[in-house]
Amino acid sequence: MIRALVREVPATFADALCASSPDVPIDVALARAQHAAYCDALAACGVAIEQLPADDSSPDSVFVEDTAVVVEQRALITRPGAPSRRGETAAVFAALGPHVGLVQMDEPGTLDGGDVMLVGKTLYVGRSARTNADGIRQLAAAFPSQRVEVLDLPPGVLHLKCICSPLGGDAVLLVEGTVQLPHMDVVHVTPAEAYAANAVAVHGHVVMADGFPRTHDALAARGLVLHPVPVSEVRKADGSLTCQSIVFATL
Ligand code: CIR
Repeated sequence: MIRALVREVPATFADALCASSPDVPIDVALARAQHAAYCDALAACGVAIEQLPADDSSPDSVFVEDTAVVVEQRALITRPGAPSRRGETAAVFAALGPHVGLVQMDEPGTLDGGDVMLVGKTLYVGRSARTNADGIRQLAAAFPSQRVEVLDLPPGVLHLKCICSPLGGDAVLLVEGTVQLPHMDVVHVTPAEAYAANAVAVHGHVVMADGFPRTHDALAARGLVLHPVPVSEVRKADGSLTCQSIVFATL
């Protein structure tokens, strides 16, 4: 069974971290409606949803992806790079415990799950402002049967998965002119649609941001079933699609 752990949008979401303040502030009610649409789209992909209650003390807590990396039957509970986000992990630890074995990251390591992309037996990890060398070392130690490949991110990119995301098998979405992913089946995303390079793919279905026609058509041409959803409010907080869930398989 494929499961997705998600978390409700907190009342404090308008205070979420962002590289530059949005022109129009976050509308929390709209963010909640969009998050519900996102969860409905995941459910339409055949995913079983488990929703954690909101944590108003952590404005970024809807972005659960950053708090854990799950590979097969093991989860690494991260130490997020932003100090304000470290309180988010306790509830995720408790929620994943019944499903997978848990490994907890220690200081001085930091790592955000948004910097980790699993393709086949390789964990690609972005060295970023959020993910440091000790975090990468602890990632490799937690998953000894995976190959770990470190990628340097272009300037200004928050997380690796802002520029690429897995589509299943060896296929990936990738913004042209960013990082090199040799030997992969790359679906190129034009820089004008860079935001669309982050999508959640599950068994031939893809939950993607609406409003990106070239990327939509490139994915549709592959026979993928697309679920475009509105994401204006999470985008104001530098979030996108994968960051709103932890998708993992259970036996
Ligand atoms: C942050 O800056 O941490 C949040 N406002 C956005 C996190 C997005 N996470 C992700 O893409 N994995």
